[in-house]
Amino acid sequence: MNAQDVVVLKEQGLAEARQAATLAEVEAVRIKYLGRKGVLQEVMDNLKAVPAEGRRDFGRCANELKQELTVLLDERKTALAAAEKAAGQKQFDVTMPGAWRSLGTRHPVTQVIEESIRIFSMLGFTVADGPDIETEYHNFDALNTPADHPSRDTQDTFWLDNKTLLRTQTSPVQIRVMESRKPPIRIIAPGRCYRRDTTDATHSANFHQVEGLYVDRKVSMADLKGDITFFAHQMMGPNVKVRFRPHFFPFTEPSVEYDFSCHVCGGSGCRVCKNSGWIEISGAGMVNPKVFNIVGYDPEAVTGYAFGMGLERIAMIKFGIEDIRLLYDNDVRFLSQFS
Ligand code: 2U9
Repeated sequence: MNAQDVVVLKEQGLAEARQAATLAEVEAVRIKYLGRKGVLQEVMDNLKAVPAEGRRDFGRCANELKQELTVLLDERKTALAAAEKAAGQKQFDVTMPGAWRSLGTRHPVTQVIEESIRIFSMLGFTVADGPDIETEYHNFDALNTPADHPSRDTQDTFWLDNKTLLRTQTSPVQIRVMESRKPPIRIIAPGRCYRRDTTDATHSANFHQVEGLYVDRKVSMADLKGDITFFAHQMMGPNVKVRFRPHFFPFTEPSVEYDFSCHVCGGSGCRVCKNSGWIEISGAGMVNPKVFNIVGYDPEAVTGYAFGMGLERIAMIKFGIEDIRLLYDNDVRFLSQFS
């Protein structure tokens, strides 16, 4: 065996290492060439028999065989290990159910607000907004609420100081709109209201209203009745009937309360309407001329109607919710039912 033979063995080994297609084959090449009884060992055993003048060359070639083959085998091992790992990761079960991301749902009160905005916008109303923290003037005085009216009492109103309070209704929004704009006015004011109510199944200290105001020449009670009836049909269904009963509010004259026929039994009487066939919804009326005088409108030139409704109440009726507190517990098991 001479140096040339060793170079041939090295090239053979490198070729086999390049062809090794699995980690096991790489290992087999390593054992064959670099193992204890391998080719390299055989070469070294031959060293003594090599003539002295060729021994240096022979040793160098043997060393190159070891070095180059070791480096190549290491490279192959690393590359094959990475490839086998990547292949393993791609093996997935295509029959597994996908990971669905669950969608949230809109809060029932939000749904009723959005539905109310949709319905009244068909009648030409736009949305008006105002502060939750109000002045006594905008919340009570300008609405013709007498100075000794019980609703001003600390038992009914959250007072912040002598002159400011948390609004008890959204009516001050309409006062502010009339202060800043001339008629005609056609707005709805949805928003939060606050009253010192003790919480129970039908009362919450924090609730929502939509109020509406329509001011123009010759707005009449017939407009009010027609528009409320349109709202009832859109919100509760086309077969719902509406009835108006005389009532009193300081800010409207004349005033009414209105009821919808029970959407559950259709008016024949059931548990939901307590056998009356009717469900009390809210109040409304023709804007009191005194309110027009306060904001500087001429009550001889314009008339207007106004209405107010509690949105939790409408949501409870529409969705059959029996306790108002469910609307504020933020329990997803409850809220996800109204998608
Ligand atoms: C202006 C003039 C008049 C708003 C009105 C009602 C009747 C009414 C209640 C419904 C249930 C309050 O949430 S509730 O407790 N509201 O019955 N609201 S008329 O009248 C106005 C508003 C603004 C300038």
